[in-house]
Amino acid sequence: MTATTDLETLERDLLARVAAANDEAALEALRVEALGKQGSISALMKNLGSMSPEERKEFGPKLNGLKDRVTEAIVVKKAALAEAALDAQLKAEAVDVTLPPVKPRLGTIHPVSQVMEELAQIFGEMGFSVEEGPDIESDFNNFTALNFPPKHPARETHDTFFMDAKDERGERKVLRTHTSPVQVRTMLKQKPPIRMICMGRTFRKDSDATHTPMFHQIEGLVIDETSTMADLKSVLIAAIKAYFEVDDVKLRFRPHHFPFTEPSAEVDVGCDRSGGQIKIGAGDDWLEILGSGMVHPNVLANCGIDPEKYQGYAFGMGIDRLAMLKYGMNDLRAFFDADTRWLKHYGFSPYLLPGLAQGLG
Ligand code: 2NL
Repeated sequence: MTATTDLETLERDLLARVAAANDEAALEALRVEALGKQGSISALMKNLGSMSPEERKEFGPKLNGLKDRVTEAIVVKKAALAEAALDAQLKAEAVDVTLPPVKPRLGTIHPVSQVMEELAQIFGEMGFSVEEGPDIESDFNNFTALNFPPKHPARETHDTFFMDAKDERGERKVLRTHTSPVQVRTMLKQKPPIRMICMGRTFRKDSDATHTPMFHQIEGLVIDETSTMADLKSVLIAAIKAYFEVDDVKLRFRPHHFPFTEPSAEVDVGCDRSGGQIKIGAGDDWLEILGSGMVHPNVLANCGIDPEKYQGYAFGMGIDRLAMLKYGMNDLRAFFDADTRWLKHYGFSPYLLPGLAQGLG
C-alpha cells in the first residue's frame, strides 16, 4: 500500500464521516480529530519535513488538496446542520395564526345588581340621592328610632338575627331587618329637605321557596314641609311605569299598619295574570308590591326632626321580587345559589348596564 492510497482511504473515510455527522457537536469532534493540533491530517503535515524532496513534491500537494477538501466539506456540512437546526426550531415554535382566537370569558351582572342600577337611575332622575349604611346595626337604628316600643311584639315579627356583640347603648347588635336604619342615619346627620332612597341587603330568619334569610330592599324617604300622600302616589306611579317600561299603571292603596308610618298603606299594582306570567300595567288583577305611609311623628322626633314643622312620606319594597317580576324568574332561592349556569342565563352583559347618561328610555 502506498502513501497515496493511504491518503485516498483517509479522505474517503473522513468525507464519509463528515457526511454522517448529524449534529454540530459530532462535526466539531471530527474537525478536531482530523485538523486539530493532534489531528490525523496535522500529523501527516508534520511528516512532510522528514521526506525526501521528491517524495515531498508528490505527497505535499496531494495532502494539501485533501486538507482543503476535508476543511471545505466540514464548513459546508456545518452550515447545513445550522440551517436544519434553525428550521427545526422555527417549526417547533411556530404560531398557527389560522387557529381561532381564545374567547375572553366575560362576567355578567347579577340581576339584583342590574335592578339596583335601574332603580338608582329612575329615582336619581326624580331628585333622590342614594344613601348606604352597614348590614350590622344598633337596636336603636333598626327598631327604637322607628317607633318599635321596647319588647313590642313587632320586634318578633321581623324574625331578627341578634348578635352577641353589644352597641354603645349596651344593646345587642342586629343584622338589619330592613333598610330603614339608613334613613334614620340620614335624618340624624342631615336637616330637611331630605329626598333619598337606600338599597341593600336585609336579614330575617325566614327560609322557604319565596323567602331567603338574606334579601334586598329598596326604601325611599322624603321629608320637607309640604309633602303628602298625593306626592307619594305620583312618585310611585312614575317609578313603576319607568321600571316596568309601561305607559300606564294603576295603584291601589289599602289601609295597613306599620309602627313607623301613620297613616300606613299597602300598595297593589294593577296586573294581568291570564297569560301564565304576571304582566304589570294591564288587566284587572292586583298584586301587592310595596308598603308606604306618612312618616310617624315619633320617628321624626327620634331622629332630631321637629314634627310640628316637617312631614313626609316613606315607602319600601323587595328588590328580589321586582327583579323576578320584570325578568320572568320564578325561584327566589336561585338568586343566591351562585350557579353560574343560572347566572349565564339570567345575567346581564356588563356593556348593557344602564348609565346615568343614557336616560330612562
Ligand atoms: C314593606 C314596607 C315600608 C317604610 C318602609 C320608613 C322608613 C322610615 C320612616 C318611615 Cl325611616 N318609614 N320606611 C315605610 C313604610 C313601609 O316598607 O313592606 N317593605 C318591603
